[in-house]
Amino acid sequence: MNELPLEMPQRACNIAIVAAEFNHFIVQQLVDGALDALGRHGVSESNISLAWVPGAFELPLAAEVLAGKGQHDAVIALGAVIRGGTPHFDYVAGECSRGLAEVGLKHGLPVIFGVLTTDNIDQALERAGSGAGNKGFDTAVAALQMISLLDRLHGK
Ligand code: INI
Repeated sequence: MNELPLEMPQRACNIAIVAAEFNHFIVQQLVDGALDALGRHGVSESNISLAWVPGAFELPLAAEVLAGKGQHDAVIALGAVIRGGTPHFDYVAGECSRGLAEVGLKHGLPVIFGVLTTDNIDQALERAGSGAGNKGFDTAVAALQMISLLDRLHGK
C-alpha cells in the first residue's frame, strides 16, 4: 500500500490569509490563532500576507484574486457567520463555502475553510478561544498539511 500520511512541509511556505471584518472580535481571534500555528511550524512572518474583506460573502473573491496571482501555497479564509445575527445566514454561509471550494478546485490550491457558522455568539467564541479550541489555529495546520500532501502528489 502506498500511504501518504498527514505531514508538515519540509520547505518554506507562502501563505495568504483572507479575513472577514464582520464579527471582528471573533475573527481577530481566528487570525491570531492561525498566525500562532504558522509561527510554531516555522512559517516566517514575511511569508504571510493578510487581507481583510467586509464580510464572509466577500471571502471567495479575495481568495480567487490571491490564488490567481500564483504567489501563495495556500489561502486560509477566516470569518464568522452567526445565524442569530442575520436573516440571510444560509445565503452568506452557503455562498462563502461554495465559492471558496470553487476557488480551490479551479486553481488546484489548498483554500482552507476557516469560517465559523454557528447559531449564536457563544458557540462562535467557544471555537475562537486560545490554543486547542481555536479554529484559526486548526485551519493553519490543515493548510500546511495540504501543502505537504500536494507537494508529494506532484512528486516534489
Ligand atoms: N458577514 C459575516 O461575515 N458574518 C455574518 O454573520 C454576517 N451577517 O450576519 O449578515 C455577514 N454579513 C455581511 C456579508 O458577508 C457581506 O459583507 C454583505 O452582505 C455585503 O456583501
